[in-house]
Amino acid sequence: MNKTILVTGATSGFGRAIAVRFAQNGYTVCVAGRRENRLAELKAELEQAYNAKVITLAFDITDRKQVETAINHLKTQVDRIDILVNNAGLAAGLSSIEDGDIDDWEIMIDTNIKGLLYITRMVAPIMTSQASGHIFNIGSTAAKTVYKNGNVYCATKFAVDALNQAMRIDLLNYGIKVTGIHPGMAETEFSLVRFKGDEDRAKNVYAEFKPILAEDIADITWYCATLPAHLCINDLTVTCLTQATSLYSIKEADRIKK
Ligand code: NDP
Ligand code: 8X3
Repeated sequence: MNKTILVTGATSGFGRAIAVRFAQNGYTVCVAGRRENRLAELKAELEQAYNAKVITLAFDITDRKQVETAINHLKTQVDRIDILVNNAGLAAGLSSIEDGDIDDWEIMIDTNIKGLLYITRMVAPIMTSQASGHIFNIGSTAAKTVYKNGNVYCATKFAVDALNQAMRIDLLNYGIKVTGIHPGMAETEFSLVRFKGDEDRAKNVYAEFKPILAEDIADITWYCATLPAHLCINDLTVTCLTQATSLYSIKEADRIKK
């Protein structure tokens, strides 16, 4: 049976790499994001390289009506959704609480929490009607430990962690798997977005160690998705070798080697 995956935030980073990984393995891939040109490029690439079936959905996840329209449209194109990857998200700014930009706070809350909920509310009924499915929620090490100036971003990811746990309980009767993946520092467009296009500042975040790559998260997602039917990884935290938690990391040069 042909399987279908819906990946939010597929125009870049983890989401794009996950879409590639599942397309390589025969899935129908539904890719979402706001940047239509990136979605069209990805579709052309996956069709050409893997003869994959790709459906593009260009919408803003913070807009409830757009989410409803997009998923209702998707329902006319696919018979089922086997996997949902709630990945779209961002950090905006890095400021102490008394200096925070309230517009940044709103964007993070609207995207990372409310957007994830809008999508889930549309897709979960499809999965319950199938009595099967697998939802991945991309959290962060910031969902586990708060770091200085991370305040609202960390709060949104703590919420993702709570929702991940809640979804697993609520959907347990339907045999729907729910997996939280919590990556540490990974080199994607994340820091470029956080620092509002400041390329030097973004690059500098990953300058002195080997970070997680988007493809690593795609591999982990594939691993979790291909476990035997009776198994579910509920919660998985992954960092690069030089990071222990949100608070503790070292430079590659300081790692003891023999
Ligand atoms: P990227 O910036 O590379 O990708 C973010 C994706 O989210 C883009 O495809 C973007 O698409 C999409 N997105 C953002 N806002 C919206 C919106 N309003 N509507 C629709 N799509 C949106 O970052 P990552 O791949 O690193 O981030 C993916 C997830 O992983 C995020 O939830 C992030 O918090 C989390 N994460 C990242 C880590 C890291 O260090 N990189 C570590 C831990 C977690 P578009 O702009 O086209 O809409
Ligand atoms: C992204 C990782 O450490 O920048 O969630 O918050 S971090």
